[in-house]
Amino acid sequence: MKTQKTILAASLLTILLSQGVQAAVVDSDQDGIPDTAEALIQTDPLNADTDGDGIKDLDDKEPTVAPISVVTSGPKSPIEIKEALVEDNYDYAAKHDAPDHLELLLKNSSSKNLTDLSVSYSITSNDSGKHESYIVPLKGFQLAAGAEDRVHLDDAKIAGHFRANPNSIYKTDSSAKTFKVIVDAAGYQSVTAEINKDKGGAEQAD
Ligand SMILES: [Ca+2]
Ligand SMILES: [Ca+2]
Ligand SMILES: [Ca+2]
Repeated sequence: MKTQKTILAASLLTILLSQGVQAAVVDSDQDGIPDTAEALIQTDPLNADTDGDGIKDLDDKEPTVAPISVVTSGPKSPIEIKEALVEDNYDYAAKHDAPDHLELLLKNSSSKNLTDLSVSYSITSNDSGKHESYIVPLKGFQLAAGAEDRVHLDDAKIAGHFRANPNSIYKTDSSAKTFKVIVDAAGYQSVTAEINKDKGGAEQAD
């Protein structure tokens, strides 16, 4: 009887260990960093290049700090940032509050459709000074001539929504923060906005 119990315990241990080992080596985005470790170093487990600077997380000395800059040459951008939110978001389609995320309402005042767009943004903690910055090309997004449209940086997989790092200080640090946002259309000067977020964690929808 004692032998049977011992065998059973040994089998159970083997199963648990094998599951544990498997869990430890899951690397969803195949950037060489296991999902569990990505959470610890505050990178995105579903994005091999979290900050969008072209250097994979494993090789990136600062995987959440991309070099972002404001373009000051060329013609003035036809884009206007009509609204920039990092909290108190609202889902107009579903008619209820949405989890906190960076959301921009953009207007294209030109007579041509704009497609080659990108959003760069930085997040700075007002308490610790901790800083992150990201470059997000708006692949597949078109801002039609004369139109207004919303861009969301969150995890939703629908039109107008783009990936944001779920392990960012935006989500993990409850200090007040300053967001600087740069919207670029190829060939034009940047347009920028600055947003302050009150102290408190990133809220889920009510
Ligand atoms: Ca990974
Ligand atoms: Ca990653
Ligand atoms: Ca990178």
